[in-house]
Amino acid sequence: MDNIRVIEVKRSVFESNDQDAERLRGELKESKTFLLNLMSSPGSGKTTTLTRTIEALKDKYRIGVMEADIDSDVDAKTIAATGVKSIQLHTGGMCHLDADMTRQGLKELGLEDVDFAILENVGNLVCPAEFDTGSTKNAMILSVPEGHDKPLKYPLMFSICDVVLINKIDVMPYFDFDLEKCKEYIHMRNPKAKVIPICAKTGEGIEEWAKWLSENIDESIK
Ligand SMILES: Nc1nc2c(ncn2[C@@H]2O[C@H](COP(=O)(O)OP(=O)(O)OP(=O)(O)O)[C@@H](O)[C@H]2O)c(=O)[nH]1
Ligand SMILES: [Mg+2]
Repeated sequence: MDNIRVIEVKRSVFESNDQDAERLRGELKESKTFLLNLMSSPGSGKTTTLTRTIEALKDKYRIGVMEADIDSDVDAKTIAATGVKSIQLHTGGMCHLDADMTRQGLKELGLEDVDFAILENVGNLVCPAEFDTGSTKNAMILSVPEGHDKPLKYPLMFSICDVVLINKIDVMPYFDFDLEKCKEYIHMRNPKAKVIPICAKTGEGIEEWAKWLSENIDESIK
């Protein structure tokens, strides 16, 4: 598949990203589009999880995916193979997207054609947490090999996410990963965060994640 659109998104001209993000949330509400901002470290399983998520929900919603990276279009190609609309955003070397960069991507996706838009943010546990993209909900993935202490080291990321997916639970026997400790640390940062253990490789836990998404999408686009 060689027909992936690559959009070079430019840094916001707005002085206040927070205000612009609120504006974008209003625009999304108006067009009845739910935007999920999915964040994580590089390689924790965002694209694999999205492939499973799309399989579970593509008959229910019109899905569009924005893959943000510094370079390449490999993730957008992987997502396009699932049959949903997929575009690649290049950030010009930046390690996050702001609200206006997200808006530029959504324009290419076509808000009127999408009920459920997904932004796979740049792999990084620091910068993306500092910039509100205007998303309806934020989710992050922490994978087992990264260790259960990450909520202690990257507090902001865990504090802004509505859901934390704990991925790669199939490799738990090989790592000293304490799931209960991890949940405790996440809830220290964010008592309201929903924690869902998953294995994107086998599909375990995806049903619960898809259920949470459906409930939240239906609530926001009704
Ligand atoms: N064992 C195991 N491997 C997984 C699982 N989920 C993803 N992987 C593997 O982890 C690697 C990275 O997965 P990706 O889905 O590309 O991760 P990503 O977060 O999208 O990576 P970037 O976009 O580069 O930040 C791949 O080799 C996947 O096959 C899982 O549940 N278990
Ligand atoms: Mg990816």
